[in-house]
Amino acid sequence: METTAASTGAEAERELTDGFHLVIDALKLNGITNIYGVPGIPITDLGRLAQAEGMRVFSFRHEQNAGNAAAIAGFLTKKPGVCLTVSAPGFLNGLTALANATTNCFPMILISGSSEREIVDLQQGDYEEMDQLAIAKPLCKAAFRVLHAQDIGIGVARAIRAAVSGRPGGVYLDLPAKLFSQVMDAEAGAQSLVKVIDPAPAQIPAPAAVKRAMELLKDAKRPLIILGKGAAYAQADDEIRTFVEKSGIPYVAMSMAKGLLPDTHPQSAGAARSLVLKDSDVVVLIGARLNWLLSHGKGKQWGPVGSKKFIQVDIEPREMDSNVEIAAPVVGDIGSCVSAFLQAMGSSFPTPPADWIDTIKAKRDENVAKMASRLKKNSAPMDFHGALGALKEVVRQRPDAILVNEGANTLDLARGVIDMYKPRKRLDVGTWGVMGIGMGFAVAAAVETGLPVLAVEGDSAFGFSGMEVETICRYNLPVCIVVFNNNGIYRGTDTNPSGGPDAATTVFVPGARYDKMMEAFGGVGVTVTTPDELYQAVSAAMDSGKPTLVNAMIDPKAGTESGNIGSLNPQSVVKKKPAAA
Ligand code: ADP
Ligand code: TZD
Ligand code: MG
Repeated sequence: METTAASTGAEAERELTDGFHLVIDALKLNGITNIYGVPGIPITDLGRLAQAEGMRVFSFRHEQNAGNAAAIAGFLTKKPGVCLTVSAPGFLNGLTALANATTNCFPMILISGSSEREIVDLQQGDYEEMDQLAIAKPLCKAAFRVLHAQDIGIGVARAIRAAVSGRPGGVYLDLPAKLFSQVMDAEAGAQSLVKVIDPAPAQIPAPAAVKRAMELLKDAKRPLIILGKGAAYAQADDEIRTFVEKSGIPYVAMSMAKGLLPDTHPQSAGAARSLVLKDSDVVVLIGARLNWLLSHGKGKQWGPVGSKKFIQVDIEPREMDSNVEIAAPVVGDIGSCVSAFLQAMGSSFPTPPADWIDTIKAKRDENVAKMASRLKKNSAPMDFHGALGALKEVVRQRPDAILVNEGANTLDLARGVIDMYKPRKRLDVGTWGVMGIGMGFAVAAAVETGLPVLAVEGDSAFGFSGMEVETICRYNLPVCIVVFNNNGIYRGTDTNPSGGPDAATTVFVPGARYDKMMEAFGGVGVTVTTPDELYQAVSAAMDSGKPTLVNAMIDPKAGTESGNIGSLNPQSVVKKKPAAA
């Protein structure tokens, strides 16, 4: 079937296609319309031709940011986000994002061009030589390589199905340079493409599992629902809301599940989190893992040993019992599982005892009141709470806007302070607590939804992807970045313990003007020192839709080391090096 460029006369008359076009046609056939990447050998023409064929191709300044964009596009749309990179170094830059997507259960496909197999396998030193497939394999859900043009359709189909079916994740697709210029008959090429039918089939839970779960829940005295980002991803918003409201059970939303029901919902126990984790007796996990973010489901945060029974809804059977015994595992997709719960509950399902609800309400009201006065503080320089009070109001007035958030104090405090009102509006550092997702997430959120984006960034966090302000300006995206500028990581007040001239390891140039970075590319830059100014600047940016960076001066003394997770931060107890023996 393959022919070379030196076709015979008869072949020249037939219509031909090539590897480039087959990749593009295969993606388009499967409803993939956006590509995030960085051009170069051997994929420059792939990006160009994709744009010519009507795809939107977003070129970034670094592959990791393009990869993060693809990953969050996958989370937001339930279709795999596609990242396109060059070989070896470009591939490695994208791989961090692919691994992060897999860790977070986001569907994504990293497509990288690669060097010639014959040379790579003999390690003869090709241009950007690397055995990319082997390196990608342990870091993603699946990895495939296509060597022949007629297999492109199947290769893309396998990548799509692997990314979105079951537990979603990252898939690597290796496309060697030679593949792109392979030529084949256009009609045979078209026939070789595969439209993936039902890429993420419903997974119906077993009736016995549903019954077991509902019987356990019915007898609970202090039930709790925990919603995780799997529940946000599943787009079963109505079912989840109905289940929560019909059961009357208080719920806690994990970071990226915030807004599935509004944080202001009367059943929200977010502001009484410690109490409900400790005192609940039956906990329903919906698309949330009992990993470090939930203290592995044990320890003092969860109350006495044996005081808790878990019901877990997850599409991945191996997630069950990963940390503690799951009394009622319910394996299936969240939409199907929660629908089955609703059916099994019937019309006479008991609501939780009033004393449980009242205890939670009292604790929540107390904590909310404590917080309220801190959020109103209008000082210069601002502390985190004063600044976040202003942003909380901006988001309250614009519940459709998407919030991207990273940093340490900037992350932990914003998560607690800023209420979310709708599903999939809060995008952040996820399972790894990784810095650097900010600008990639912001670009894709704006592109995929067309909605305004507010990115609230620690000054350190912002630095990991800050060059993409040019990308934001180039595509004229409605993104407002707020840099919480406290001169450093956690705080800006550390000094070099040796007394030497080097800056301390956690501090940056004081009073940096991040706003000028945005101005450099034609966007709007503003520096603010009070919550009022912050509120005005961000409101204006959100309404104008113009790329804006607000440099928000935060008191460098205000933060705490590692934000809310200081307990995970080992610190030396040896104060001075002992003298040599
Ligand atoms: P969080 O960090 O918010 O607690 P996690 O990322 O730990 O959330 O958990 C998400 C879970 O959701 C994963 O275990 C994943 O298998 C599961 N999941 C993702 N999509 C679905 C779905 N459509 N149906 C059921 N479970 C899902
Ligand atoms: N590198 C990567 C990729 N991810 C990380 N999480 C870190 C390093 C370590 N790290 C954190 O966990 S938070 C953080 C780093 C470097 C930055 C905190 O500083 P910030 O936020 O300025 O972003 P605050 O508001 O000053 O606390
Ligand atoms: Mg900082």
